[in-house]
Amino acid sequence: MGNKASSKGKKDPTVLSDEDLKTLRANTQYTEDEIRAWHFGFLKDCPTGKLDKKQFLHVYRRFYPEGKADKYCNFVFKAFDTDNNNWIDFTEFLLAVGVSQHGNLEEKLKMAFDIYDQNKDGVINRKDMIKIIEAMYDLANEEDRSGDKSPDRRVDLIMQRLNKEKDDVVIRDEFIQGCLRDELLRKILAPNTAVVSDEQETTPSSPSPTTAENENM
Ligand SMILES: [Ca+2]
Ligand SMILES: [Ca+2]
Repeated sequence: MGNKASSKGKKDPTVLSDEDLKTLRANTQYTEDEIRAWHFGFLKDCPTGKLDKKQFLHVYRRFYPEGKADKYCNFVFKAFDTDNNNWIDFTEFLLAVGVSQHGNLEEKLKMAFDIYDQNKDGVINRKDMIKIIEAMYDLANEEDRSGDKSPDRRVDLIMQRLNKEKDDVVIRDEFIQGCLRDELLRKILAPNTAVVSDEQETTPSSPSPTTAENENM
């Protein structure tokens, strides 16, 4: 209906402001033309400029037709929605896509941490980890969750390798440093970073259809 869309101070989510452009130019590797092209595409999919959870899930499912993406998608959605207003605006969207496309390992691990840290207090605990591991199992269609593969045992292993037997709380830096130095941790905690490192080009490992897909934002 004839909504007058100019509530003062609130920015119109369909508009790419100079400030947005500046933020995106500074924090991604995209050129201005590329940003405008992404913006055009974003508005095509989300004419209101607001990507909500339902649409996000819809998009996400396309990447994981086999697995149950819902839970994991919820986690990713929250990580993208940095201002916590329950929708993803274009800037939030492209910053996250930029990290998936061009980010270095550390940046990707930062994003992985944000996915774990759902309440955004800079800390993840056992419960957070168990939830995400279950969601990742769903995503990968992993049926076997017994023995060493049980989420609980996985978290034991993670905590052990992060040297966190005493307290069960992991802060961002511990997470990132731990994953940087420990490939197994990285594989468990941030599987989408596992194939990224350039050094691996020298060892043509057997092509793995599951890990090769690091398109998952
Ligand atoms: Ca938001
Ligand atoms: Ca937290």
